[in-house]
Amino acid sequence: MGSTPSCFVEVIVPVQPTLEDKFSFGLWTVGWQARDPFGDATRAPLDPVEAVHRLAGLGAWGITFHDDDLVPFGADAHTRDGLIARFRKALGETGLTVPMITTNLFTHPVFKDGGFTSNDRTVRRYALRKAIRNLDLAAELGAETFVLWGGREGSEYDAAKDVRAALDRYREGLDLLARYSTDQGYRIRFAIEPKPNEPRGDILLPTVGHALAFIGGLEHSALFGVNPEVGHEQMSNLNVTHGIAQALWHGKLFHIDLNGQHGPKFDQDLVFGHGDLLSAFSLVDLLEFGGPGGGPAYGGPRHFDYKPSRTEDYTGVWDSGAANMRMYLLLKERAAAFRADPRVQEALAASKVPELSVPTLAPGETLADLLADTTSFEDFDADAAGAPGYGFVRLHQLAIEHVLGAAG
Ligand code: GLT
Ligand code: MN
Ligand code: MN
Repeated sequence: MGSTPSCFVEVIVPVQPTLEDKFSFGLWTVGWQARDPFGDATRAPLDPVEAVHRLAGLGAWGITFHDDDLVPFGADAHTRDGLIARFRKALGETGLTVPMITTNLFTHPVFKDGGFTSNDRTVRRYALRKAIRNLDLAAELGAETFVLWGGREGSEYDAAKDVRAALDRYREGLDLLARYSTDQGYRIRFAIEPKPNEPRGDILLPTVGHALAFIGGLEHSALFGVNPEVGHEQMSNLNVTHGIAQALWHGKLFHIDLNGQHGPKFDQDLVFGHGDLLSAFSLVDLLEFGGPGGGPAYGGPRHFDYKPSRTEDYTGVWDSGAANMRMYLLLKERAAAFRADPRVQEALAASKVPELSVPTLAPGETLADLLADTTSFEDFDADAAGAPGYGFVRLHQLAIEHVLGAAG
């Protein structure tokens, strides 16, 4: 621990993170000691104060944490106050912000059957109190987002969990949290983080789509959005860019966890872009250039939720931390070049991509007009319309050439 980060970042293309990039990291990411179900920790514990200083030194803007990342579970009030005070001092010294806080309802054995959806009612009441105490801390530190990852809200055996009752309790818990927050006058928004499995065999609200549907039934649904994680969608073999696009479409992308994953397997939490690179490219393209007029579609934190691989020492930890930001910036640069390339503009037009934004009915046209329009059906030449190709492969090749830096 405490070794000097290597300087590979400066060796190649000079892309340097700035505060405007809004890069943030979970304390549990760089602080992961690399203990897994089959092996012991390979790294010594990391002092949260050192994490703050190191991340600020790398150019990050924010740091996030679970209550128990900062204050060990069960610590007394005096210890808690002291740990929070020295962490705040480090924030003050570095200017690092705390844009998001989250609650650990998954590590202690009391949560082995979940927090808000445990079959044991006393555990549910305890989970709520723990989350509410953490909400107060979030407000105190000025966090805007409160992430809810229900890693233990699920089951291994179908008969062991009444899923409809569990969803009732989940809703009850989140309604109470939101009620408390609004009663206190907090301006915090909640972001549900979906994950299909691991650590439970099956987790409730397994995908972005499930979470979005669930949010619609909450009492304060306007306060709730999603915190999708790249790898979690890919664990279900889903297209994460599509998931994020739909979350944006609903106005519900409140936060995002960026990392890398090689398809459906255990949650790898690799460096962003170190999994499916092309998916990382399309995601950055969407976030940065998918908004109105080609601007950003998302203005929130670019939060990295990765785990420095178990093979790495602390040099590797800080190298991988820097690599996340560098990957994002390089992909942003590539996406900007892709969007600015006249050949791409022409290929997009040939593929009729912009035409999808034109409403199917003309301005003022009614459904009756459509039904009366013989050119739309009776006289429509489906064979002729079905003959030409869309040129999507050419468009995709151009995207890849830009990713490879081969597009000139
Ligand atoms: C946990 C999980 C992450 C969540 C974090 C928030 S903790 O490490 O794997 O995906 O974002 O609770
Ligand atoms: Mn993950
Ligand atoms: Mn995550």
